Amino acid sequence: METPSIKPQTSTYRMMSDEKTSWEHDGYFVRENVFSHDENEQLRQIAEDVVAGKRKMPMAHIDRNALIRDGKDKRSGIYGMHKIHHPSCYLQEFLARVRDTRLTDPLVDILGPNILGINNLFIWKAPEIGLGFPWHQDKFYFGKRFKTATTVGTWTAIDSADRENGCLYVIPGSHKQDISVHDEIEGSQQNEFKLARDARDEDGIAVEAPPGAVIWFHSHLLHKSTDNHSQRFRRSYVSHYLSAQAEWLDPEKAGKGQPVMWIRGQTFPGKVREVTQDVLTATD
Ligand SMILES: O=C(O)CCC(=O)C(=O)O
Repeated sequence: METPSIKPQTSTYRMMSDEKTSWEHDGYFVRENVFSHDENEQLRQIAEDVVAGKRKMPMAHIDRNALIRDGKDKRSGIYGMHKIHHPSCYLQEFLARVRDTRLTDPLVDILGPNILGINNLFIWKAPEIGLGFPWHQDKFYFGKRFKTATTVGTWTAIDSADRENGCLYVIPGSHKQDISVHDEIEGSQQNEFKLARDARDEDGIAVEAPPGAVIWFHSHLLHKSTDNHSQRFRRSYVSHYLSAQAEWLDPEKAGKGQPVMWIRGQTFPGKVREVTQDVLTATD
């Protein structure tokens, strides 16, 4: 696959020295006012259009809240949603967002200039029934696919995220730890996440975030989020990145499974390469 022409990148949004200190010391940093209300509204509206069938995504990438799926609650529409997986692979506006230099400039300081996108999800967390995610380290999952020191997650608040509606919690400094054993648990949203055995609630701190704020976090950082006990939505857009210098753990599985997208810079023969560069057309 050909690498797209490499456009000169601006470096306007690179990490500041206090952010570098937070990254090294705590394993994450937060920036407020990264995206405007209108920019967030655009993504929110498109995600709702997907739920309403006005924009096409494969059904396999659209997940309802586990309580709805399991017949324990009857809410419908966006009130019954959990997430859309990989919207950037099918929707131009989401692709533009994952490549936005306001998200990716700081990544250059961590991952270097050549960057791939390995996962992204728009999460609803509906009023009253939105479910949290148990303590986990993202590398527990990404480490099954890629050989790399770290991937980087970006977590954008679409709505205000606080303790009542299920904000993120992190264990500062846990990015210096190895990857914990992760155990199966009952009642996790979609059974998709396991619980990191080494995480203790008393070590965690809430990272409340106003709309438009972004949290950048290390893939060893222990993090979780809680259920939404409020009457408000807690929507977020999460996007994970990998250096294009990383290698496939199992070269036989190169390019299979979750799609890898080109974000910026070059890709390299023998390393992880993108399987999609532009949006795909959903056929179901
Ligand atoms: O948005 C959330 O509630 C949690 C997301 C998360 O933990 C993740 O994407 O790894």
